[in-house]
Amino acid sequence: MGESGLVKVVVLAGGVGGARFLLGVKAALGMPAIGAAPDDSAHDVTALVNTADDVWLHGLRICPDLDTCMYTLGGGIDTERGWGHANETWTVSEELKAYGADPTWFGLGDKDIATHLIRSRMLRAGYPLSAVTEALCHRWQPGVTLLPMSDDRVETHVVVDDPDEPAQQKALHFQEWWVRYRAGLPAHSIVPIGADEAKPAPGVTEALAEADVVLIAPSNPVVSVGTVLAVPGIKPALQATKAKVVGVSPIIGDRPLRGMADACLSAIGVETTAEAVGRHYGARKADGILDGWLIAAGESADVPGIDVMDVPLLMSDVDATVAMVRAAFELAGTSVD
Ligand code: FO1
Repeated sequence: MGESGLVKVVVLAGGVGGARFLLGVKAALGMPAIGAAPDDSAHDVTALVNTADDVWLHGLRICPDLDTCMYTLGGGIDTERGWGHANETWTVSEELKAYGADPTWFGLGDKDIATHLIRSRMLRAGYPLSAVTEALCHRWQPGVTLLPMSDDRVETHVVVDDPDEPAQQKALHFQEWWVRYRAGLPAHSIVPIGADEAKPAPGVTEALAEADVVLIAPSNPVVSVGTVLAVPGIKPALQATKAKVVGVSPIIGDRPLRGMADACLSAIGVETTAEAVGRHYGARKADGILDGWLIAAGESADVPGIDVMDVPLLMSDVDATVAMVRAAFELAGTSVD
């Protein structure tokens, strides 16, 4: 607990699941789920967001997980899709298609393009991604500090059998594998290109050191949480923090809640179960990252060295997510008045 009862919460998050979880974290702390936290807010939330989904397309830098968190927490997300703007139009995309401008498989909405134009212009002017994100958040007021995991380029590539030359293997950018092929091409390996040379973005390791509690959102353990942990310096900071680290399983039963986490887990030889993912993250006292692990109500998981609690995990609405977050705080021994 910080001075004057301030609770500093740090959340490792990816895209859609991470953003929905952050709505519940804010509400559990008495903040409005959407929009800016009140100035006198007693608590403080920092999200360390995956940037390995990011991609250059049509000359624009697109940061899906940062944008999904920013739009969701700022009230602009299309809740049906879970990404991009609400009330979106697709005129530019249709014109690009008319020119036969590849790729045509990635949906770029007209309003969303404004975000990418500003980001691309600032990046080309030399601003780091963290400064770009801060600038974009002035408009959206997500009510949390959104930090990219790194200002350096890290891109997840997926090695598959070449759909055109099955005898060959080829590396696809994550977005092509995920969006064009719906993760339907078995992944031989999933590689966060550039991770080894990347540094944590400014404020990332400091936030972990100052945290009262750290939460691992129910995001994809491989291409969202795994990539954040792949940035040198972040896992050691997680292991060193005084805060308890509690993760939330992205799997209910033996099915991932969203996305195609099972396609990613099988690529790294991890079973699609809460127990297997908990063991994959590992206990902090045994070179892993977790002190606590929330699994779905009624399930059990034998994860040595980690306190396991089962609670309802479906983020069907903000109240359901608030209950999950409260359980995570309880598991972390953090009292939030
Ligand atoms: N996901 C899709 O399944 N299809 C799309 O056409 C698509 C476009 C898109 C545009 C901007 C953006 O920020 C996200 C977008 N996503 C799309 C989601 C994106 O693939 C995310 O990386 C994944 O949902 C995983 O987080």
